[in-house]
Amino acid sequence: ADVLRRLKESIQQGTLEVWYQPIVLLENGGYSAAEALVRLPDGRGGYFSAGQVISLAERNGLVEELGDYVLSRACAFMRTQGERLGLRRISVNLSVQQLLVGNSADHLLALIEASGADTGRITLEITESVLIQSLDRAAQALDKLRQTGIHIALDDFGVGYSSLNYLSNLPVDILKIDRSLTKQILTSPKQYALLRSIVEMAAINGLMVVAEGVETRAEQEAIASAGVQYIQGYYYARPMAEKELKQFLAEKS
Ligand code: G
Ligand code: G
Ligand code: MN
Ligand code: NA
Repeated sequence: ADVLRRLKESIQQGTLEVWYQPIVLLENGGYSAAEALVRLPDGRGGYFSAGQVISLAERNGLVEELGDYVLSRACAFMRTQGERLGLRRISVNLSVQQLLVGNSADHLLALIEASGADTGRITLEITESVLIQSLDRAAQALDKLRQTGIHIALDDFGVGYSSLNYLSNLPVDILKIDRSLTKQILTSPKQYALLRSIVEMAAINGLMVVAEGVETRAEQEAIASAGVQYIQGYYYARPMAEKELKQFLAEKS
């Protein structure tokens, strides 16, 4: 109850934070994008886990409010500072409900437009479960969003339902390899081969690939040798507050 009260208050008061984790383009080592991640202050100098906050919001009908907040913040950041700092795109997570409500695409596009950000600089991350549950409805909204230049990323890829076969029909632009697969490629030849196959199928279908959860140089090298183009992970950078991100990107460029 306490966390829920804090969440509601922080949305109303604008104190809910949005942090960013840089994403590296291996080809030139540049920080071309960043993923927005919500951070709810716990009032004692720390933060509640984002996973906990999201599931709480989902159980209490706050997902759309929370999602709108994060998207608006991230777009405003992109417009006012991200572009100048060399970010090509900002990536924002969408909950299932945000995509499956009526008029979801129009609603999201209106928010982005109100922020003044260019749709060509936004990536929206969805999970596979959305597509599995209701591909038709999701696809309608996703097509509309993609027509404006927004990129759609399939988050947590490589676990669960993933089938390489259906990649050709999906309304997405980017695959984000889940950390649980990244973790195994150094020790499991089978998982490394799976990653290679994903990269190959992605290339055939014109999709970009981002590997998440890269923490060591050895993992970074294996990921690169598998042909993955983008990396997101502690090896390069952790999620950080706006102010820190500005400093981080200014130092790197
Ligand atoms: O750092 P991390 O602990 O931020 O995130 C935990 C989980 O919460 C991840 O699965 C991430 O996708 C999710 N998450 C973080 N921020 C958001 C958000 O703004 N919206 C949604 N829907 N999920 C988020
Ligand atoms: O589910 P999604 O992929 O949206 O969320 C990304 C989650 O992964 C966030 O909680 C983020 O903080 C976390 N994360 C990002 N990079 C790393 C990493 O290198 N190691 C670990 N353990 N977590 C990471
Ligand atoms: Mn994500
Ligand atoms: Na993931």
